[in-house]
Order: sequence, then structure tokens, then C-alpha cells
Amino acid sequence: MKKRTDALKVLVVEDSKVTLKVLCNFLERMDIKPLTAETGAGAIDTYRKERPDIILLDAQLPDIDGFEIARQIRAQEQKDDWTAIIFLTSMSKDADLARGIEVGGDDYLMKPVSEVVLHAKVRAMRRLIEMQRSLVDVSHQLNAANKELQRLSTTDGLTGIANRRMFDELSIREWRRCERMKKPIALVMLDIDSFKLFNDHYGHQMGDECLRAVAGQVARAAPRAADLAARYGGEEFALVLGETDADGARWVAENVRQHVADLGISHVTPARRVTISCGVVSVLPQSGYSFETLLRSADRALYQAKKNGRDTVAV
Ligand code: GH3
Ligand code: MG
Ligand code: MG
Ligand code: MG
Ligand code: MG
Repeated sequence: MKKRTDALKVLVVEDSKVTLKVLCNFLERMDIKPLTAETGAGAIDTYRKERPDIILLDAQLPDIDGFEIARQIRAQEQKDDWTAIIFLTSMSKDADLARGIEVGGDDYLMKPVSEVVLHAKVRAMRRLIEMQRSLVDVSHQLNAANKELQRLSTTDGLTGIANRRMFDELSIREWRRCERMKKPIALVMLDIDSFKLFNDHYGHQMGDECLRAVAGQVARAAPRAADLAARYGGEEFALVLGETDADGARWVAENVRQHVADLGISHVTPARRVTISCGVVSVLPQSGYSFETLLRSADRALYQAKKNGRDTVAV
């Protein structure tokens, strides 16, 4: 991308060697070292390679006429990449000028052009080019800011995994996808055991670190595109597993449970380490069922896992 302060790149297209020399001299006296072309084919070739900011374009050339060149350049221009085209011509009819603008020209000068007029026109175009570059800058900044906003609004700030909002959006999308495919969808709710006690004993900051470590293990369990690992809230996580039956989901949950225990984060519980409980459910989405039903069932299973003594998976 061109920066706003980059020097102007000017291409002069002119088949008369004498006129070409004169124009180049004019430009050099405003500290512009122009590129040159003496044919239409040469002009298009140089345009493609150099993407100049301004083209001074002779309307009458031996091969392709200037109007056609302007048309081709406009057709090839990329978004954010504008070249100012100034026609230089001895055709003096209003209709010729109108046609030049019509095919994409930005200005139209009669030959012979004086140095003063050429300098003034180049300066005027420079102003437009700088404005256009500023607009491109702003649009890039807006794009980047939008992306960042999008990331912030869908990511949990503490753990870096999907947040509840993302969960709500993607889980329902996955539910519908599995419904269309007539495949089962599984939901695993995971909750850190005795976490209030952990915070009370080790402090909130250690609690946060623990949450991050557990989130890392939950995220590892969702490597497929159809999987989603999210922080559901507080010390509770959720895994959405598309096209997964109860056995598959139980296996995934059991794995995460084991990996969290293997982190070996000290705790003051009888297990002496941080553990999680998991509630697992898988259903074939169909009419009459909803994702909310699935959520409630997974919650109930999680409650059962807690009742069964924690550090365990219940289906
Ligand atoms: P159980 O085994 O039944 O799940 O017991 P528990 O203590 O884990 O459950 P409870 O719901 O009583 O406590 C959850 C705790 O999680 C309380 C809350 O302070 C803590 N918590 C929630 N969000 C955060 C957080 O972002 N950071 C930290 N450090 N703690 C959090
Ligand atoms: Mg000519
Ligand atoms: Mg808990
Ligand atoms: Mg609780
Ligand atoms: Mg909880």
C-alpha cells in the first residue's frame, strides 16, 4: 500500500520524442523523475508494472489510442488503487474532452501545454491523490478496528477462548447444521470443582491462572472445525461437538477431565489437585427438541457428576 508521503510516480505517454522531452523537463523542474512510454502497448505495460499515481496521456498514439488506454487502465484498477489520468491532446472539440472524461480521464489539457499549467495541474492532482491515500489509510484502520472489535466481542478476555456470546451464536448454528445432516450433536458442560474454595485459599489471581490453564485443556478437546470450546460463565466451560454421539462425547469429556487432573494444580480438596466435573449429552436434533433442552440435560448431567463425588463424567 502506498503511504501518504510517498513521492509521486508519474508516467508520460507521448509518441513525439520532442514533446516527450519537453514534458519530462517540465516535470523534472518540479523534482519528479517521470517514467516514459512512446506507445499504447508500452503505456499499459508500464502501468501494470509500476502502478503510477499520474499518467500524462497523449490521446493520439501509433498503436492504441489514448482513450482506449484509459478505458483499459480503469478496467484493471484494483480497489484502493487509483491512477489520475490527464489527457494531453490537440483535439480541441468539446465532444473530445467529454469523451476523455467519459472513458475515465480526470483532466484534459490542450497541446501545447505550458510549464506553468502543467505544474498547476500536477499539484491539483497531487492534492486529490493525497486525499485518496488518506481515505485508504482510514479505511484500512477501520477494517483493522472492526476485526479487533469482532475478536473482542467473541473472545473471553481472561482465557482467550470463545465467550458466552460466541457460544450462543455458534452452538445454535451447529445445532441447525446437525439437524440438516441428520447427525447427533453433543454438549459437554465442564465445571471446576470447589473453585470457590480455591479462590478463598489461593487468592483470586491464582484463581484466574487456574481458569486459564483449565481453558487450555478444554480448547485442546475441540480441534475439529465443527467443535467449539467456550467459557460458559464463571468457572464453567462448554464443549459443542458436532456429529458426535454420546460415547464419543463421553470419551472427549473423560480426556479433558484426565488432562485437567494431570495439570497437577494444587488444591486443598481431598483430591489435593484441581479437578473438573463434566455433564455429557448427545441427541439427534429433531422437531420438538431444541438446543435449550440439550443445555438443560447437560446441566442435569453435570449436577449428577457433582453428586457422584466430583472429578467425574456423568451422562
Ligand atoms: P462446585 O464444585 O460445586 O462447582 O463448587 P464451586 O466452589 O466451584 O462452585 P461455586 O459456584 O460455589 O463457586 C464458583 C466460584 O468461581 C466462585 C467465583 O468467585 C469463582 N469465579 C467465577 N469467575 C471467576 C473468575 O473469573 N476468576 C476467578 N478467580 N474466580 C472466578
Ligand atoms: Mg501523439
Ligand atoms: Mg465449580
Ligand atoms: Mg457450584
Ligand atoms: Mg459453577
